[in-house]
Amino acid sequence: MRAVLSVGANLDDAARAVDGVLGYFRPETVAVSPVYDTAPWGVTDQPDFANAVVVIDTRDSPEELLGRCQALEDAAGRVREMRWGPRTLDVDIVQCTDADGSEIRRATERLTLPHPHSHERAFVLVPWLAADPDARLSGVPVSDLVDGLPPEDVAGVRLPGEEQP
Ligand code: PH2
Ligand code: MG
Ligand code: MG
Repeated sequence: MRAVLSVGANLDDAARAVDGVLGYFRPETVAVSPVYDTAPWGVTDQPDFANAVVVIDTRDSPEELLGRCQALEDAAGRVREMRWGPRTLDVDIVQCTDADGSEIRRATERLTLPHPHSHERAFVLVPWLAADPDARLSGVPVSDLVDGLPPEDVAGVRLPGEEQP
């Protein structure tokens, strides 16, 4: 299957933690975004995040891939913390698709696919679009989803060195 992963961190050396995950998935990578500096979403009173999206082809099932993502989070010293709060590393599965391109759905205690918040998160959609300009989420072009976001959310997703608004 093909999987889209959102990688984020905002504690310690966040960009390095994200880079480490991108390196880990390199053998399976088909597309990868730059690492962005992003304004915190959801809980806004916390440090900026480093965020990237990587698209992989893997032999894993969604559940097996989730296990690998959680092992990476654990290895980064992640403590199960406040919802949407600061974290040393977060590796979320955004979408899984079959060989025929159809979206794999899950609605279990452990895993919801596609990820329920991706469509409203600039820190996921902007990097995803950079990695794959033809990306679609549940049939909708990701470029349309980005166009529909509040402009201030999109402006909060910056390449390092970009002028701050
Ligand atoms: N992750 C969250 C909550 N808010 N904001 C940004 N900018 N980036 C994230 O990765 C992020 C967030 C929960 O996982
Ligand atoms: Mg997350
Ligand atoms: Mg997560």
